[in-house]
Amino acid sequence: MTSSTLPTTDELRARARAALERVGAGSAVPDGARTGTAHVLHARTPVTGEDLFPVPAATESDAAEAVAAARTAFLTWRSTPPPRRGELVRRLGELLREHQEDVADLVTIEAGKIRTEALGEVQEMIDICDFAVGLSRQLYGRTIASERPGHRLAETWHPLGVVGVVSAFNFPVAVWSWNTAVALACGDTVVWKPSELTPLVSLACDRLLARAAEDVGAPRDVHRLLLGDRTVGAALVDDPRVALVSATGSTRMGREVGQRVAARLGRSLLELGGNNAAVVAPSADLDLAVQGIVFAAAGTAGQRCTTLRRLIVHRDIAETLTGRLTAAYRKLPVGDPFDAATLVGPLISTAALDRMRDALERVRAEGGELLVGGGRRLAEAAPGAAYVEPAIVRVGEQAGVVREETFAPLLYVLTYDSLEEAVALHNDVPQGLSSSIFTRDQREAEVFLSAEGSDCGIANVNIGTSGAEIGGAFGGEKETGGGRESGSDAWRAYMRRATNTVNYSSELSLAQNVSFL
Ligand code: UN1
Repeated sequence: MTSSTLPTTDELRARARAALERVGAGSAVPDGARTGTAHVLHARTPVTGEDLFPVPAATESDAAEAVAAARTAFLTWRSTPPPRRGELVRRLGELLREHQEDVADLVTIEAGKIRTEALGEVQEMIDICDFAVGLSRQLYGRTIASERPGHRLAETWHPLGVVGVVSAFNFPVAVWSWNTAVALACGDTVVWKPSELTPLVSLACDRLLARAAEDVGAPRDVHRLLLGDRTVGAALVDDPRVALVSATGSTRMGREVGQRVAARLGRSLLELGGNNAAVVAPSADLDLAVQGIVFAAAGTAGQRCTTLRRLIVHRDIAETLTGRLTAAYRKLPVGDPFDAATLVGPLISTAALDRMRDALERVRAEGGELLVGGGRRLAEAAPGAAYVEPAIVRVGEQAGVVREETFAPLLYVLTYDSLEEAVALHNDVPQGLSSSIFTRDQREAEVFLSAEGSDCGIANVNIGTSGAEIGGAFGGEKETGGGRESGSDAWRAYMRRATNTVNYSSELSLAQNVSFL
């Protein structure tokens, strides 16, 4: 199925402008084309594959200036009581509630997400704001039993400094909000380098945060936005005044960022690619598994870092399950993400489509069998856009392209005979973000969650790999980078820990019974 019509670029431009105006960022895209500025980004929409507006872009010296301003703001912000810092985040959450539709419009226009997922992305932002407001009263340190009489041993958590946030197109604003809401509550200030592909929604969020800062009397420079290309990102990453670089994106990008930050002994928090798998055991509830798999593999047009890319199915149910999945795939409505009936919107670019086609070609050359999908849709209506049918490919072994993350709706199916074999296949890829098992056998589920089970940062039972709640820590192992963002105690990465020993006796006693003098 395909929705045969798409909105026009003019309609999308008007809708983007209206949303920007409602959030108070209308001046970012004045009427009439802006020319003559050397540094511009071209905001574009994957819905039609065409340009929307030129947007002024930052230079390397703008990056240095933004970091300096954020550093100055930090000197005030770090001493602001944490619950007062929480008021800024609460206000941001209120504004996001008020403008949920506007921000979601921009997410759909720039990232191509279907309506319910775009609204869900903004919901995730609202949720993390609520979380961070609570956190602002819970930045707990431990008191530790001292080995010495008359001594108190404790740890205190202090703000870290300027946090550089580098985010990707696919969650253009939720990932920013996980980092920013938590960092602000922790007393840090933020400089944000979003994806070049999503400048408008970034401008909208920067404006909402600026409004929140005005409303609660926080320094304006607690947050600075840097729209720009890789050189601007590199300037941020290399700046020694940036205490933590939190980067989300490809493993290639993360490897570079991690090494550059390590070279200056800075801290980095990396959330990189996944090659997420689900094991489907013979006892699985197949109705539930089919729903979970289709959402995880084809939802967001396969462009989540948590997207399901490998299915490891028990041989006895492989035929039945793939039959049901291919039937479900044939009915997936692909098309206009604003159409309420659509489930699969566009890929971000025709380059992403080329990469999917290339992966399909490679996997077929490696012996894979295409079961469904892979065809391009709406090419005549929108030659610059990239609508594609989600695809399923049966593969004999986990080699070559199956071990790579292709950021598209491409699901590989492998079969297994024993759970041990399934777990071994599951873990035998370089990435380690998200994983799941569909089973009604508790023993199998527990083995999968145990130390000898899934090696990922996220391991689920009877639910797909994507769509995590913000309350948990989010991130993964191996080439996924090891960082944890969002909930649980991920906040600790955004603070520095001081261990305090206080002697309230009148004796000096040395640890480890050392005597001196
Ligand atoms: C990402 O794709 O970078 O768990 C983040 C999920 C979402 C976040 C994905 N909550 O799928």
